[in-house]
Amino acid sequence: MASSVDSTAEELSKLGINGEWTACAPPNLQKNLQLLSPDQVELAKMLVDMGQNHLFYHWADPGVEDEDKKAFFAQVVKLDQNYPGGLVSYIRNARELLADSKAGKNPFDGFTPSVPTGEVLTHGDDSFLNFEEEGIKEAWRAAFVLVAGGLGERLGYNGIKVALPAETTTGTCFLQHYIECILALQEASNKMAKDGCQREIPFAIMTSDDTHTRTLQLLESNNYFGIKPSQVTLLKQEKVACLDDNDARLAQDPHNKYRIQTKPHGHGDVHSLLYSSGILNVWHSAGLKWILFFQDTNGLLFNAIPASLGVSSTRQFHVNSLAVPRKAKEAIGGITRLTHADGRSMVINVEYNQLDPLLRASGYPDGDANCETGYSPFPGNINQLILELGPYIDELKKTGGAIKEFVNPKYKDASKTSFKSSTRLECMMQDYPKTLPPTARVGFTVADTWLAYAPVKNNPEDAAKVPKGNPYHSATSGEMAIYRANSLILRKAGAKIDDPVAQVFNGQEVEVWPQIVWKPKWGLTFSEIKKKVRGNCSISQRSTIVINGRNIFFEGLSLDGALLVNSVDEAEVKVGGSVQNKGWVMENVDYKDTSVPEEIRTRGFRISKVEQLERTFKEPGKFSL
Ligand code: UGB
Repeated sequence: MASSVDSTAEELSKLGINGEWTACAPPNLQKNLQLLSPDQVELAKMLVDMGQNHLFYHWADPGVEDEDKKAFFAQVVKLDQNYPGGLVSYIRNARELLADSKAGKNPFDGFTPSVPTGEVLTHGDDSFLNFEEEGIKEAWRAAFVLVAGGLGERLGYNGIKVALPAETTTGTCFLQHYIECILALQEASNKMAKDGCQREIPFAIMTSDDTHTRTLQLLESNNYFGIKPSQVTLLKQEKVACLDDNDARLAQDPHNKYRIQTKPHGHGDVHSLLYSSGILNVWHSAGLKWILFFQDTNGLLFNAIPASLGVSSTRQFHVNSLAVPRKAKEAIGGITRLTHADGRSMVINVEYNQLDPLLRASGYPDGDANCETGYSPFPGNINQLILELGPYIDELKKTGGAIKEFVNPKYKDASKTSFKSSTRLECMMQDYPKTLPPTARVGFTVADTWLAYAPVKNNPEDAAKVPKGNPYHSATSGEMAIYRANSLILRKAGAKIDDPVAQVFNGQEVEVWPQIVWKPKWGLTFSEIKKKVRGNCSISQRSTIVINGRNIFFEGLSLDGALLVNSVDEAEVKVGGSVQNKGWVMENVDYKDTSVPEEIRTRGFRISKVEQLERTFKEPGKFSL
């Protein structure tokens, strides 16, 4: 019987791997070749060819740590399979990008910036209402994609970000809020469809090893927050190999020499994952036309979704980036048209630190400056994209979903020869238009910041250091923004809402408006909300109101305290008269006080439910309160 050494030698020669190659391999790898399967030998050869000998220097003799060696190759297989073109492409791309970075090459060299065309929305005007109506009409043809693979290191929260309460009046977490918005859109859109079909809006969530299990658990332990499990698809992104130097030598895990260190590749992975999963074709065959991408912690986003989808549909945008007015030099990317001398042109997010030098180099001596509106003419990217599905699939067929990457090494010194810590290639979801032809219809929709954008990204300590006037983007400001938006919307609908008071929580001064919260099915669009607020309604600043039902109408309500109304969908409830009680009170909490749950202490206040009026209508029928 042939020994395993003989058979490996045979297999090696079948693979065309000869003594010449093995002679170049590091001695510790040579000693272990007999342990490897032909596929593993192939991978080892690839690593050696790609200058990765160092990965084998410490390998023990055969018989020692053999399981670790197997695990090493299992990881290499995964890294190879999860990158378009495999590890060879990854290492080649990395070398190129690292060389560009060392040379200080500007990725926008040769491009001239100009302001692209888009739609600027004014909440509540006729055009806004028309866009909203069009958006609702189109919503049944949409799929939603949430990118939720990020751990949120800046936020410093121990759980997954989508599990955080968007506001603590009801404790509704971001994921629940998003799902309820999608379901409300689904229902409103089905109602408008003439054929009477009840269609379901698909919802995909990109997770990562850091978030996958906990996202699934959150869904399962909450009955998927009311959406059918069959509507939800979880796609897990994988990490990519870290790089130790400008030659793109793969970094070893500091805790295990048989592992390659890995880090997240960025939210740009969503495109290749959607493509490789085959789900896009399923959606296309089901007649869907739109795909809406969004991020994990923006509690205001859905206030702008119906109108923005209406803009995509009316203006036939292949790509529609949602944006907010941007002050010059604000730390938020600007949506920009870039035109190259060679004729190339694209509409793309240019990060704020790149926009100013680019403008200065292109005949704008003041660089990133405000125009006569008091804002930068380049709208601020909030990274919520609406893509038309057909052209998106056509593009991905060409690219496989690969997105132009970048690298951001932290160099030890000006020689740029070594890094402070390992780096990796990254890609961003919003860079998708970079490969599109100039004929692609790429535009933007600007909504007011108060209406559409209040992400939760920063921990209390960092938020407190944000210079006055700049957004905190903390759990505190994210929650306050929800109350403010709802108050302003009700004001526009005709209610008298008292002005806010300033209060400081966790070192952040914020405006505290009445705590007004409603379920998405109560008020998904402004026209719907206007129908539900009638007569002279007034709400004092210290009030709380929770609207938990579809057909709840306010007629001449005067509220000074806390009011909670719950009703089944078939009940129609009129709420009027005067309600006064001690209400709910916000009490300061210090973020360092670990006796308080993390979700609460990170926002710097806790709601003390002193007194409220709560009414629940469980039966169909007409009622008054
Ligand atoms: N995410 C993933 O799903 N996978 C990853 O590997 C990484 C992230 P951050 P950041 O809102 O104003 C984005 O960390 O750095 C998810 C835009 O790039 O919050 O603040 C993650 O779970 C920037 O242009 O992103 O930057 C989260 O849902 C700007 O628009 C999302 O990706 C900025 O957001 C964003 O992750 C913004």
